Amino acid sequence: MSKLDTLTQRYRSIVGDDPEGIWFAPGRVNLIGEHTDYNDGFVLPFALERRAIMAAGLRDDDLLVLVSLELDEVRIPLADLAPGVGGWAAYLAGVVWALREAGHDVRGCTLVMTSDVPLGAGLSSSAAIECAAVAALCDLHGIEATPMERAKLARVAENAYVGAPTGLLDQAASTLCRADAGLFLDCRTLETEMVPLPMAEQGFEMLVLDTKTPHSHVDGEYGTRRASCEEAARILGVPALRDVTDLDAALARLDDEEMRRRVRHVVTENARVLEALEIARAGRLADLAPLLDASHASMRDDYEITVPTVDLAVEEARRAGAIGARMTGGGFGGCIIALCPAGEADRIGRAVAEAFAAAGYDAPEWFTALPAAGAGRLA
Ligand code: GAF
Repeated sequence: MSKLDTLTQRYRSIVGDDPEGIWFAPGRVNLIGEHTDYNDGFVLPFALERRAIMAAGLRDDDLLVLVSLELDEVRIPLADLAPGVGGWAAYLAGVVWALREAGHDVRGCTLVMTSDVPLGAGLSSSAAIECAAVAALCDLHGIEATPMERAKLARVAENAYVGAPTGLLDQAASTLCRADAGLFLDCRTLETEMVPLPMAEQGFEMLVLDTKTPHSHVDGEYGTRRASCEEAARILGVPALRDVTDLDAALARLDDEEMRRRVRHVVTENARVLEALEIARAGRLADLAPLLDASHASMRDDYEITVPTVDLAVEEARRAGAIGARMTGGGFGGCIIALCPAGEADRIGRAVAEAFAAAGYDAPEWFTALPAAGAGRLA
């Protein structure tokens, strides 16, 4: 039975009728621009073919029936929606809450979902389910919202309901991306540009390798990085680190060595995203490789968000023939991306797996990623 049939059947078994529609939203990799989003900076992600799919319909009662084929079923009366309640269902409940907080009369509904975005791997599994829920609920209630407004609503769910102090990167990628392209986003002005990423045409493929070291954005490390950036911006007298134009002068004004490293990462990473944008515009994808490497070094040495499994995966991918590689996502585990010569990604994944086995680490998993479409309606 196809996944869509299983989803529809589960919906029918709960509601006794067909869903009103089926919506989807993808996970993402971030090509470059890590921890720049909440510093009003620049990011360049692309969406994955891995996605959350959601069968949905309105109910006659005031109940949210939230079902994950992989996890379990949760029922929440609308009146009980309250930020701070955890678990996977909080991401969906949070979307309903965010829409209601924004003044939309969202009613009881049944949302049945499945997702093949690996959980806790830095590929935006949570944004995928949030953005699928926003797409479904907007359509079901006739709410007019632009893709950017939808991304922002999903972010409200993540920040204010789930309690993860993240930026807009993941929700914007899941909602706004298009097939075969990367999404350049200026997180201050919210200007976007789709940049072609013709990897196959230029003889490349992108390996995404999950180190299986899980991470979370609700825990302290993400928040302390963010707080450190905000404190640095305050000391430097700028609205956000995006506004630092003279890095050396800024570093000279900061006493704390750790804070200097955090600032250096953000400022140099923003510059790398702008350079990557120019490279992608010019269609010279091979030239991205040194930027990926430099980004990884900056995350490892200055922002200190990598872990030994991630560093080993990046080193080994390069040693085995990737032309550039970096950790992708929030860090402290999760995935790496590696730009590989076409046809080589699987071999390079196996080489990393061998190095992991030799180091006594759990076996990684990997796949080859092509830029895919952002959220939409399937049926
Ligand atoms: C996570 C967050 F959700 C994003 O907002 C972003 O900060 C990213 O980490 C790091 O670039 O995915």
